[in-house]
Amino acid sequence: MGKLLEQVSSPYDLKKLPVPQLQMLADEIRQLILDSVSKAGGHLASNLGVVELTLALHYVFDFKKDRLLWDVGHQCYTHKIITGRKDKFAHLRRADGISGFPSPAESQYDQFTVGHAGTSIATAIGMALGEQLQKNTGYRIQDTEKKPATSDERRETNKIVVVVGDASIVNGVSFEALNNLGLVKRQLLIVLNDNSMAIDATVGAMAKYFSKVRLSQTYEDLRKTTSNILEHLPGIGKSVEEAMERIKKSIRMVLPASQMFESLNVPYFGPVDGHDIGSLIKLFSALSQLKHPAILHVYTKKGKGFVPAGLQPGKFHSTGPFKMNGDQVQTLTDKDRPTFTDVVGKHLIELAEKDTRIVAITSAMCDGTGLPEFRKRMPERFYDVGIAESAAVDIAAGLARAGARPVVCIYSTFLQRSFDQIFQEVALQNLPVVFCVDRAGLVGADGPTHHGLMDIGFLRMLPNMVLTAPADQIEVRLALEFALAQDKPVVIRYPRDLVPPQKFVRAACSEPFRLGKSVVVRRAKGAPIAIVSYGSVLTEALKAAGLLAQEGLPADVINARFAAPIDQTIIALLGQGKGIITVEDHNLACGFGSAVLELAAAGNATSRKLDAVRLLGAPRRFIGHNSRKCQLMEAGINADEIVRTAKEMLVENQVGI
Ligand SMILES: Cc1ncc(C[n+]2csc(CCOP(=O)(O)OP(=O)(O)O)c2C)c(N)n1
Repeated sequence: MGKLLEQVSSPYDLKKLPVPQLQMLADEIRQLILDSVSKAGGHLASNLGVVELTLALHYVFDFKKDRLLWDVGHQCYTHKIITGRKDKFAHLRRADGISGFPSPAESQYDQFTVGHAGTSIATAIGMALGEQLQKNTGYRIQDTEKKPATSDERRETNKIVVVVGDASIVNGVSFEALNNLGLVKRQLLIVLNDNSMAIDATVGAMAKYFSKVRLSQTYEDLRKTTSNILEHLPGIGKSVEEAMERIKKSIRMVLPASQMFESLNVPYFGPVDGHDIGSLIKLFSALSQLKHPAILHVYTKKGKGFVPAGLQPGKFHSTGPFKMNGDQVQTLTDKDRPTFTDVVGKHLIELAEKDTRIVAITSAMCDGTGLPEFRKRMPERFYDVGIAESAAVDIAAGLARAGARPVVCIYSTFLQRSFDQIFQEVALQNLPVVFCVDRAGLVGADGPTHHGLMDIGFLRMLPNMVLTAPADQIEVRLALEFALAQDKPVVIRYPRDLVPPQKFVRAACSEPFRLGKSVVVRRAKGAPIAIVSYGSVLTEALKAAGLLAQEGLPADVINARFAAPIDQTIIALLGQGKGIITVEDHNLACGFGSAVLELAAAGNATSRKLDAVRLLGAPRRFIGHNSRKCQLMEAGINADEIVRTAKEMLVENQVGI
């Protein structure tokens, strides 16, 4: 650890350093981030870009009482390092270490556990309104038993600062919030961190607008803007508001950048250099005194200070562990098999080459959803709509209505944003939109904001929706072929994982998909139990059946393939006196197993027969960051738990022949 960083364990230590030393501290922090992320993986490029910005914010504000909200939250590493989590930083994203996102459970410096884009401005508005109310009413509104606020509390207003990226500020939720910023009659500073990147280059009209502004600015202009603002800083006793009004006027004369925000009635300042700590400190000091919301537009460089990340910010947005040799990087993944994502991307291209109606849509996750090659080969049939999951689904609905075959590739956790669009514009119209739901299930180090544990639940209740999940590489192709041949919406869910090794691939899984039909992959004579798996957990079901067989306990293994509609032959097993263990990489509540139970209960199964159904899946609590393997173990979604459950059922004599 660098010499200066050793002295800094809190923002109070930081404030003791003279400003000229802060750049050296920034360099030491960059090194720590680089060391840690190269070992554990994480969001590298965005974090390297905001080191100076974060130090300047903490130098000026006191976030023990002021509030700092990070949009998405993936860029909070420097903030964590200087707010008491420096020593735990080596264990970033590990079970025994700290989360890669803000977490109030870890520190009072964090306001919300976040990981999804676009939320910061709206939550900041809520906090501002809450504090406004508190001040006006004289009561601490958070207390159930109202206690009068002390005079100190009434006098003092905590400052609120939001840091939001240029890709996240154009998210619908951000815009809805900006539209309501007028509700706030007090200080609220929005720092627009513009690095002209989402994960890839930003897309859309706003990105073009920002880029036009950027291109019209030389570095000298940025310096002029900064000094223009700084020159007008009021002396002691002079009105900050007045000075700011003059600054705004002089900037407005030379800069078009303010137009958009000013037309929304949000005072705009900038753009300024987001790596110039000294100037940022002065700017934040001045802006902190405003009595109304304002935006400061800063330019930063994603991946700053690490050449490979600077050259390929998309690749290093979120990276696995890697080894560094000077500026050369070697990725440390022992990837002897493709991921489900890779296979989806590959087959989608093959199918799109044969059927020109197929189009692919992603919301700022081209790389993550395996679409870069599709984009390269068929750019006219590829749409990246930015961080706009709701719009992505509606664009798909429109495309389907116009005769195309849209395939929407979205992570399960972000698809939650699109529920209403899936309901009304897709399911209610019964339109043939295919949803490739990536990262469905437990996701590992990104933790609870990113698990995809709810998609079966919120999708299977929608009429017309077909829900399917491939178990292996061959089934990915079959599921895609099946989905694209339907005249209705179809969901294909798959995890953040490698496809299963060859030894788990079964002949039954090469049969074409038939609507609502499961396949039997292992039949054991006289088996009292059937393990019914949904999706990639088939491998665990097969492992469990193997272990049980070694102990002389035969079990069938059925690959359900569909969670809606469910194969009736699965329910019929109960009538044959068999016990069923359902397995899924999803929440137990409202998942595949629940669907089996509902169907069994709706039929003429007796309650005794319902007792013969056991569900394995994630419990109804949030599962923290860890490796995916450990999370599956924690949730009891693995072969050992299947074996334990099977034995329990046999011992309890609930099943048997
Ligand atoms: C709703 C939602 N969709 C997608 C993502 C995935 N995602 C994480 S960071 C990111 C890019 C954010 O870009 P920007 O806000 O400009 O911040 P930067 O990384 O450039 O600092 C995306 C698309 C997300 N976190 N939330």
